[in-house]
Amino acid sequence: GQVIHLADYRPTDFVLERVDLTFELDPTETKVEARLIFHRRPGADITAPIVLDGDELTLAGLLFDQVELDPSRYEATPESLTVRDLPESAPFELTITTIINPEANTQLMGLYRTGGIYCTQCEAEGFRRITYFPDRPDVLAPFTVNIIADKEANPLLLSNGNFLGGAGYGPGKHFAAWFDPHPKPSYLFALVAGDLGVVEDTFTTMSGRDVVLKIYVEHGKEPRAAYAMDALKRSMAWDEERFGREYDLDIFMIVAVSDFNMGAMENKGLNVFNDRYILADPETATDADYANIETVIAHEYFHNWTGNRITCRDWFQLCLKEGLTVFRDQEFTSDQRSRPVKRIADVRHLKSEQFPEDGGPLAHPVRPTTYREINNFYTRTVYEKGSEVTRMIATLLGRDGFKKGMDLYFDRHDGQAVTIEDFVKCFEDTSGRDLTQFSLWYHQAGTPLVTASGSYDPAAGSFTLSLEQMTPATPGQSSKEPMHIPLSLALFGENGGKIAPSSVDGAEYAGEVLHLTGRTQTAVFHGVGSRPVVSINRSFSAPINLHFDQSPADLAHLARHETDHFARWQALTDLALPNLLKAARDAREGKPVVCEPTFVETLIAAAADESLEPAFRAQALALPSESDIARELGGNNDPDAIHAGRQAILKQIADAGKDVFAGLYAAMATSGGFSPDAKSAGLRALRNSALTYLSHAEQTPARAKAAFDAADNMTDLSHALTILAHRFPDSAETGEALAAFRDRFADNALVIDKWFTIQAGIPGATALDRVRRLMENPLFKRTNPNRMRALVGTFAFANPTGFGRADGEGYRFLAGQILEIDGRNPQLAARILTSMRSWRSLEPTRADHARSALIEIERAPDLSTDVRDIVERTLK
Ligand code: BAL
Ligand code: ZN
Repeated sequence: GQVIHLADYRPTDFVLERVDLTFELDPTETKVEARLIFHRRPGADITAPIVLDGDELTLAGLLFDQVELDPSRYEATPESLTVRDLPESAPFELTITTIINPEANTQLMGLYRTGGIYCTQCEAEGFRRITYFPDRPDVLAPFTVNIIADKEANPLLLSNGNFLGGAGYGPGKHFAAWFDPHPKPSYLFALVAGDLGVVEDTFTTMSGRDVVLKIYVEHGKEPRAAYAMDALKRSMAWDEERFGREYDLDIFMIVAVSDFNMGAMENKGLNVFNDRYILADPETATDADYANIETVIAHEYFHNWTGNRITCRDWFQLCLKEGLTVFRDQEFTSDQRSRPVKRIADVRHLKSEQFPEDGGPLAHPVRPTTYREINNFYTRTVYEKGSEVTRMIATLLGRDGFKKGMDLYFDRHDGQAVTIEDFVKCFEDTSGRDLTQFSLWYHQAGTPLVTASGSYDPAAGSFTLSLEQMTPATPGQSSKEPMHIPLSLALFGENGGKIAPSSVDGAEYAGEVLHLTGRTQTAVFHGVGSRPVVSINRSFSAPINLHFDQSPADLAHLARHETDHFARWQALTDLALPNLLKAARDAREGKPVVCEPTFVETLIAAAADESLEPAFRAQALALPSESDIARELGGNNDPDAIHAGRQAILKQIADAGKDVFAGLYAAMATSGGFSPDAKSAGLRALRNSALTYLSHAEQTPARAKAAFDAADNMTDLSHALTILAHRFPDSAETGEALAAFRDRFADNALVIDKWFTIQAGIPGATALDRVRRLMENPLFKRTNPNRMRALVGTFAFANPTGFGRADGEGYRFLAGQILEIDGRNPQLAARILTSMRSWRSLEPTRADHARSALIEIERAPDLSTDVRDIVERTLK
């Protein structure tokens, strides 16, 4: 594939007025007839032909205004259909027939088969695998869809919009017709046909319209869709309350499928979901699964306005819908659950997934300017950093200011395909603030580093804060401009109370937000009566790295007194990190690992503090991960030393806090029946972290095995199994528990994914042999993306010592897997390959092995564009 540039954007020469599709479904020979009505755009070149996109298509028929077109007027290849000599301004109709093979479609893009049903995935460029079409997001039209299929095998015939009607259609067949009145781009098209069970409900919108809600799942799994339905209704109500957004069709449908490349897809009125984000019950789903279902349901639903009603002009604008919609789903969860705990979880995720992307060879701006394969830009940067940028706009403008800008955005751009500039302009117009410098967040890749230092002048009663910002070079961007960084900031006195300065010089400081705009900046806070302890970047107001040398005593002070609980967690993490970094260095040199006492005492005090919510305490106890430590170390990393150092620290905390952990383990038991609500989940989370530490203190599998045997829900069961497998892999207890788990859940693929995930994460050099053996297990299915992600994905992304074993076998194994997967499903292969993004920060021997494995991939014949793009950028 060639490189696509944002600068080359221009509108199409032809306007699409209407789309009328007829599908005659057949597993291997589906006939698609597309009737497309176009007219030439006023002002466009009157000699221009129309060029439609295709991908692996064969043209089986072409009519122009209902008459067969002379072959001299068109040219068809698998990738395009070009038609010449078209009317100057009058509308004309092309009727295009293609024959496609859903059964052979292993890429899971376009129309394919999964679990005996027909289903589609069109974002970003899958529609062109169905028919020739102007397959780009700025071509919007109303769609009519007629589906004809065998009636017995496919009682359900679904597409976007409202149901028009259906009837018998010859012997053994029937048809259904759907009309979507809202003009939409092709990437939002969906079709599902087959035989599925359904859960049904209704929602009455704010203007009093009744909407039918249906969630389709495999027969027999209906009870496991109840939580998803509940989450959907809460999402619909929340979008009305918080953003004034009402649903706009008579029916909203979700279909759960088992073979799916993404998490889910927001097709208009007919979402298609990876079944792991629908199906849940206490026996089979963890609290994390419930939380993920709630998030993904909300996310896809919220796309109805941010993505569907207002869509992207081109794929460079992907963050316009994704960053904004992630922000919206994060806000939903914050309102439904605990705001600080949600913020902690999101920042952890951002730092462990997006920061390495932003600091490595795959770094790119939130709004990129070039791409070779758009599938590779569904990244943590576009999604999660995109959300952070939206959140900063909300921080800059305040809750009401942000709401005004969003209202204008919905008002001004409804029905359009727009750009990031259009979005930002709405906030400039409503607030009067110039967001030019702020917009660099969309255009400059890399995580800014802010260095801070403070000094207190008791005589003057003033506190001086010096700030400096630097954004590292990233691929294609060697020098960076200073950004507009909103830093939520507060000063705390010795008694723990907040100090409100009488005035501030040198920086805008309003509503506790300090605006850092210069490369260097000095802010002076006046009227500060005693030495303050400063809290910077509270709530993680900006996605930056902060270097601020605070003493353990000051951090402990913040951990106790900050009113922002995210900042308390940050202070605890800042106390932990130097210990973990030093432990990794000491372990590497064979020195004893010793923890600094203030850290251990503060952490245990937080764990025992009953004024703090249990979910917060569990987050505090979950130390930075091995990959977090590797990122902070920066380079020349030895995964074994990082692992050993971290384990030693855990042991010291466990020994020091044994009584506290035993007390928590006893006290946090939930009583009565299982409830997936956030409060009960918090109790389970804290109890399970206590169990983790107790197992470190006791150094035997006994307690975890007892917990495994006693568990009455999947959260406790899988946590106990993880402790057994990761800490005591060779024990009899672990062998027994793994076998019991497999036998109990052998017929539930989503639960067996947990069994694969837990085992793929077992640290140490033997992990690879275990993963190889598991791939031969009859419960493993190579063609299913969830299975592949659970086993190979977990091994590569989340097992630094196993994947990064010193002889390089882990990297070579991955290379082989990538090539094998690429032949079938390039999107999945490319995604799993991004696990190599931090290879340059390994110590030299491992880095050499990693490079060789990447070169092996690069040299393979017939690489997909997806994998070629990732491997070449990773090696550059
Ligand atoms: N649009 C792809 C799936 C999602 O982000 O919702
Ligand atoms: Zn999305």
